[in-house]
Amino acid sequence: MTNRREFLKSAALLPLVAAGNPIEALGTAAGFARPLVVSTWDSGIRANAAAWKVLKAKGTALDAVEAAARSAEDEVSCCVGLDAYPDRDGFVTLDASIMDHKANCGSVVFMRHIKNPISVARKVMETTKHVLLAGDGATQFAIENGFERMPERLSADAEKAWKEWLKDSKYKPVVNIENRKVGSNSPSAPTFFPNGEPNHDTMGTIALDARANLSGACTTSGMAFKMHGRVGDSAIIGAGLFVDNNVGAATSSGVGEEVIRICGTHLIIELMRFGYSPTKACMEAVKRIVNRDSAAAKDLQVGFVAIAKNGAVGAYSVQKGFTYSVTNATTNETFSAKSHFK
Ligand code: SD4
Repeated sequence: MTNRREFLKSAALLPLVAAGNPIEALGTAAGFARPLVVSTWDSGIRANAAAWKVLKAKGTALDAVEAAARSAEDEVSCCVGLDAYPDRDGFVTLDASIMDHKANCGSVVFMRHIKNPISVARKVMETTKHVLLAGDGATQFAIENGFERMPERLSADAEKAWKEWLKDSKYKPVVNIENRKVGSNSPSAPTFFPNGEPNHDTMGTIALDARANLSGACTTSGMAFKMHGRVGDSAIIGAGLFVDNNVGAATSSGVGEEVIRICGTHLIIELMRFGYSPTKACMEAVKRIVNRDSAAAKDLQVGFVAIAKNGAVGAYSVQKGFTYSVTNATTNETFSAKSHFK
């Protein structure tokens, strides 16, 4: 993993912006060459690989981010999708959203039984007049559209973790749980990951394609052991995901309630519209979270990542430990975001 203070000064900086392009007015005249894909966390490098296949073949950013999210949903251990950790009552409920370069968007929340919620979100976007379907209605819509209804069950890892959690049943989100190695020797590492895999319970992906169009996708099982019915930020457009093709794209991971309260990704895009670089915009969003309740912020993690229209990439988080993965023709690397608390 690479620690970089000034991501923009690092590898593969290419001037992408024609004179007169409004991005120049944003003060970010150089960025990573497109096409380009960025995902949350170390595990984002695997999601990026799926997206990169699409982008490399001159596919659209929309297809790329869907492929990234699907690949995360398909992974079998402790992650997003149906193998993820359940809510406190033992049900896996999934949230996902997708947004394209024309501000089309679709989401599903509190959905059960369906393996690839991101593709259901895309169906909502492309075939209905709605943006967001919830719960049984979302599952019903998926089945009507040919998605297979999977049986209610927990993966072996999830079942073990849930049973362990039930012993004292305290809801306490673990900071950076997404990057804990399963079986880690760290005393603070949860004991319920038996096999050593990096965990993740949200995959946010944003991409810029060869035609300079932006799209984003975000898929999650939500916070482990949440209340039944709880919905986080990931599928709320403007909270966990936002795209404006004139400006940029942003996504988030961490405690969703904090992101919803500040309309995090919408805030980031608006700040970028008025001249902030992606990193500064993400930093300002983090500041809003910390300033609201700095005592509470000491114990929670939120990380944001953003791409500007010209391929500039930035990220910022409340706590250290938030990472993001960047892939283009010359880069395939995971970076550590700067954080408010060092
Ligand atoms: C949520 N933001 O449901 C998600 C959780 C998350 O890594 O990002 N976990 O609040």
